[in-house]
Amino acid sequence: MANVAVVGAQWGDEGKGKIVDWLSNRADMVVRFQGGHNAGHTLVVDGKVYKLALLPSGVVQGKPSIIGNGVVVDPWHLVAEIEKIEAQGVAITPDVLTIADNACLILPVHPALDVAREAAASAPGARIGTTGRGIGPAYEDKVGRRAIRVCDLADADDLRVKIDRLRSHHDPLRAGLGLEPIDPAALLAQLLEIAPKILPYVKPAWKVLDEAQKTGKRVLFEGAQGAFLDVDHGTYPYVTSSNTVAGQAAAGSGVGPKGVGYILGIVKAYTTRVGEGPFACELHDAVGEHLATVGREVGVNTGRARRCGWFDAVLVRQSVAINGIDGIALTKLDVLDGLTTLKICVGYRVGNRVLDYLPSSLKAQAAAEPVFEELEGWSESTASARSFKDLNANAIKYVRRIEELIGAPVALLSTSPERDDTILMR
Ligand code: 2SA
Ligand code: MG
Repeated sequence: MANVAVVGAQWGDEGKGKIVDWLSNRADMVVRFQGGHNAGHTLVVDGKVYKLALLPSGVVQGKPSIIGNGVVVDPWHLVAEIEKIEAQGVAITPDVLTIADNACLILPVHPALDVAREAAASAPGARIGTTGRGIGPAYEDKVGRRAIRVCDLADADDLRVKIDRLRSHHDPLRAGLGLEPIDPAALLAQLLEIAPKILPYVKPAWKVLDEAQKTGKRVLFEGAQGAFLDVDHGTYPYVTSSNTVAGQAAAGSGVGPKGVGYILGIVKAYTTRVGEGPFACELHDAVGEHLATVGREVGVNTGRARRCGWFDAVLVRQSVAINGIDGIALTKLDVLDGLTTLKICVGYRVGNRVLDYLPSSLKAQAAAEPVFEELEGWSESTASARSFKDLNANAIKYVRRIEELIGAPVALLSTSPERDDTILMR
């Protein structure tokens, strides 16, 4: 195996954590390249459950892991997460974890703004349904060139100047939302207090990666969220504020595009999404209920219920194209066990046209009616199958039809949350 990037091919929560964990066994280094602690990756190792939000999944196995420059880092959350995982018996030393010195910080002002805006969004369609972690406002400050970065934690004078710059932007916004102005002395004190807990991990991450590439190390790039939450390619504005597609693995960690390697899309055998926004295949019936309950479709960190629906092949085919997916890992097939009939969306009816792609306009996305193809379900259990031929004929047909429709092969099939219940297809 050369390098591999793992990306969510739908709206996130495809089961990336487990696949990343499975692959990190075979990798020498694991890198996060976008998002922040809005991610929620669950790893089950020997029956023990680890819930990560910001730390790369490699840390659980003691693999060198990098929080790349494309990530927005909440240092207080990070320290708490390190302490939580260490309490489960995993050591997270500076030999294991590197934090990119040029990553931008999430400050307390960011979740405050995120939550206040969502609460104030009263116009129809104005609420995004964010995780409330401050992700959007932190990326706004990054692109606005006023963010405080990880490297700034080492310099109190620099911090003072940057906090002042932040105040001139944030205080008017805060006033508009009924929030008190920033207290610069308190913010500085908070940053100086957390700095010594972060700085030991801080390095030029691109250099660590460059060295790894030159010495033939195998690098695993761990994506968060999914392609249709991408700020460019997703269901804008109901998206997260980072690029979630595979191209970001390069820019968000500091390797060239050729360094990314094989691109593995993680695809759930049905569709879910959290938060607001268009979702053509959403179900509000007993089948939707089945998917939510059997699939335990609740957010790892925020505990939010996920919306559920049929598999959308139009969406995933588009995802294969915009990510450059070489193969997919199909997850949670067993959740479909016991359903008599299965549906797959193969087109969108918008007005009197049938489209084979997701249109960009929100209006068209909201108007899109799914065109379904029906397949026979199965009553047998596919849970914990350890080889493809253990699956029943209808389950095999379902998997093969998905491959045909999306134009990419199933490389891995995951049949339970356990690491060992993963079938390597080719
Ligand atoms: P944000 O907070 O600005 O990134 O929210 C913007 C949109 O992105 C969606 N989003 C997610 N959707 C699913 N899973 C996410 N991560 C966690 C998980 C969430 C959790 O993997 O379980 O614990 O609930 C995630 N992160 C962001 C969000 O719903 C908005 O639609
Ligand atoms: Mg998740």
